[in-house]
Formats: sequence, structure tokens, C-alpha cells
Amino acid sequence: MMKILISGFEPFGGSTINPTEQLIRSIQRESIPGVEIRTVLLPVYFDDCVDLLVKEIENFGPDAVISCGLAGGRRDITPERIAVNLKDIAPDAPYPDNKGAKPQDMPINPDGPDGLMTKLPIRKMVNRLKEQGIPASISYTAGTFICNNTMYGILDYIRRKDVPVMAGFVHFPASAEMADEHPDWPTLPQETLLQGLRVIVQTTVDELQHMSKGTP
Ligand code: PCA
Repeated sequence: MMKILISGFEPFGGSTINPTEQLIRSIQRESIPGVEIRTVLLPVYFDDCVDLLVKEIENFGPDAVISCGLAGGRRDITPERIAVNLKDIAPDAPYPDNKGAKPQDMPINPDGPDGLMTKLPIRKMVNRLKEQGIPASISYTAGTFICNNTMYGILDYIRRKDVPVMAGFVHFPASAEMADEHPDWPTLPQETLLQGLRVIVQTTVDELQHMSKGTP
């Protein structure tokens, strides 16, 4: 049985909704033959987000970890290419993390590399999403907030422990339900976001199957 761990986030920055929280609840109810899906909701706290996800990885032993977060203002579903070793909130940033933390110019791991690349098949994901008419593109920055912290922390954990887990991060645009709170943000229906996540999970499953057969 192949195991996939999928994370989402609580609302943050004064919003009452985070569509990735609903996404993980929905995907948990679906079934893919031969695949066990486990989900975890992460707090929007620096560092705790990584600790909790690492604990889930150690308990569950997944083949792949797909972390999901909201990127308000983006139009596309955006699998992230790279995470950077930086926690940085500008002094005039609209919001801190959900505990009030506003780190500046801080490395995530003082001994870690500057950047770490995703291990998910993001080009294939974007191509398949577009084939289905779902707006998608590769992103080259996950920012310097909690989502980047999560992506970097997990990739750094995998690097340090040398564990064979395919991991990475996907940012989703706001859902249509958020339009009242954020009239200036582009939105997609929650069902489109969910269909996007299904494609992302299936692409990951296909890639894992491909690799286990030893085919390029
Ligand atoms: N998005 C934020 C943190 C939680 C989330 O869903 C980010 O992009 O860092």
C-alpha cells in the first residue's frame, strides 16, 4: 500500500477561511485504489508547523508528503520549485504568524543550505492541471512566511535524515467563498481547487509507481 501524507493550514492573517483546511478534509474522504491517504492540519506558527509535520512523517512513514497552503492574490495553483533558508516578515507586513511572531532576517537552519528544491514532479503536475483546464503554473518562490518555513523544514529533515520521501509544497489561490473578505483577490471555486489537488495526488502516485518499476 502506497502512503501519501497531505497537510493543510488553519486560517491566518485575519481571514476566517483557509481553503487548504477544507481541501484536506475533502481529500481524506476520497479513495484511490492501493493508496492510503492521511491528512494533517498545521498551525500557522513558525517552526511548530515543521515539528508537527515531522511527527506525522515519523508516525505514518509516507512515500510522499504534499503540503498545501493558501497564497492569496495568486490566480493559479502553483506547485513550488524551491524553499529558501529564511524567515523574514517585513516590519510593515500586514500580519505576523498566529502567535504574533515576526522574525526578520533569520535562517530556518543556521547550518542548512540556502535553498532546497522540491522532490515532487511539479512539471508533470502543472501540465496535467492545464490539460484539465485548471489554472496552474510553477512558482519560483514560496515566500518567506510559514509555507516556505514548512517546505524548507521538511526538505531539510529529509536531507539530514536521508529518508526516501518525495516531498514538496503547493500553493492554492483563494476560494470563491473568500471573495467577501478579500474582494481584491482572484478566486477559484473550492471544487476546482479540490479537483486540482486530486490531479496533484494522482500525479504523485503515478510518479512513485513509475520509480518503483525502475523506469525513467
Ligand atoms: N499560507 C501562508 C501560511 C499558511 C498558508 O496557508 C503562507 O503562504 O506562508
